[in-house]
Parts: sequence; C-alpha cells; structure tokens
Amino acid sequence: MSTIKGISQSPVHYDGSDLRVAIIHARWNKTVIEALVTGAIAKLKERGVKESNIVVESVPGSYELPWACSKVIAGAHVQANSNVNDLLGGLNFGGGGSSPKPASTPVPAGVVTMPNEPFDAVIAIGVLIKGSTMHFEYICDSVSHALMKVQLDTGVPVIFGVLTALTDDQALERAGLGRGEDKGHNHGEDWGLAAVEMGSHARRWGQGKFN
Ligand code: RBF
Repeated sequence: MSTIKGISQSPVHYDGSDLRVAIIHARWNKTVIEALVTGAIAKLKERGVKESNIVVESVPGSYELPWACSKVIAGAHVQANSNVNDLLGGLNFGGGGSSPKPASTPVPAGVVTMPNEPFDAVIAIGVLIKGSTMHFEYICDSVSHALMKVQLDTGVPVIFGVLTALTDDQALERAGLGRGEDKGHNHGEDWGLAAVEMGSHARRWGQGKFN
C-alpha cells in the first residue's frame, strides 16, 4: 500500500558550492552511523559542497552531540577571526603574552584564501536504540531539546540526524541497511540535502533577502 508519509522534494535545486558544513557524529551503533554519515556526505557533494568545506568530527555517544555542535560552531568563528588577523599581518594590540606568534602559511600575492569560514549548517548524527532501562528515553529527550537549543542560540541550522529506534531493525532500515527484502532508505542522504537547503536559507535570510 502506498503511503502519504515523508518529505517532498524542494522545487529549488540548492547550490552548496559556497557552503561550509560540519558533521558531528556519535560512535555508538557504528554500522548504522557509518552508513548515515556516508549518505550525508554523498548528498553534500552532489549539491556541490567542496570536500575541503566538509568537516567530520566524532564523539563517544549521542549525549555528547549538543555540546560538540555548540563547540564546533564557536570554534569556527574563532578560526574565521584568526584568519582576519592573519590578513591584517598579525597586528598585536597588546595583551602582554610573551609566547611567539605561530608562523602563518604564506599566501601568494593577490590571493585571499578563507578556508576557515563559520559553518553554514551542522549535521548531528547519532543512533539511539532502546535498551531495557530508561537510558534511551532520557538521552532522546535531552539530546533533541539541546540540539534545538544550539541552533536557536547560535543561529546556525543544526540538522537533527538522530535516529531514535525501538529495535536494531528499525535503525538499520533508516540507514538503508534493512535485513529484509526492503533495505529501507538512508536518511543520512536527506540530512545532507537539508543541510544545503538550510545553509542556503541562513545565508539569504540572514541578509534580509526573501522571495
Ligand atoms: N549513545 C548512543 O549514541 N546511542 C545509544 O543507543 C546509547 N545507549 C546507551 C545506553 C546506556 C545504558 C548508556 C550508559 C549509554 C548509552 N549511550 C548511547 C552513550 C551516551 O550517549 C553517552 O555517550 C554516555 O552516557 C557518556 O556520556
């Protein structure tokens, strides 16, 4: 029987060639995680996101995802600012530190490279599978609320790539790894597309540009 559930394709083909995206993933339930991360990266690249603009970091479990997203978003702003300092020739307005300034990579005359832009979107990927205690409920609840808080607090879209499965099979099917005839669908691909769409929205809407 056909279903009415699921996302409809956007009529707009979003271009990721100018976007920088971070994927932060947990390592619990590795087989499923790996498929989801691979699916997300494939769609980012398909939409033109450059390999050098995709940062992948991991944390032990899903519970660590919100803090990691928050830190990575903040760290990218520090990186971007330190680039500006490099371009200013490392001007030092005091502060007293006696440690020598690390040598910066020479930039060819006339070329301004800015590889360390802030992130346009972050994809948080985790796989929670219900066990026999209440851990699942507590982690699902706190992680989903905290990831929402990170994106609202930072203004950077955080894609909710956390599977909350009641069984192993449910998790496998949502990563395209189903053990039955129907392999299911890899939701990581949708998250990659969502990151490009939301990153593009964030750029445009942030400049007050609307359709
Ligand atoms: N992390 C996950 O990403 N997925 C899980 O299914 C998962 N199950 C857990 C079950 C138990 C009983 C415990 C103690 C931890 C679990 N974690 C899981 C790890 C959790 O997200 C976190 O990494 C640790 O609790 C350390 O803060």
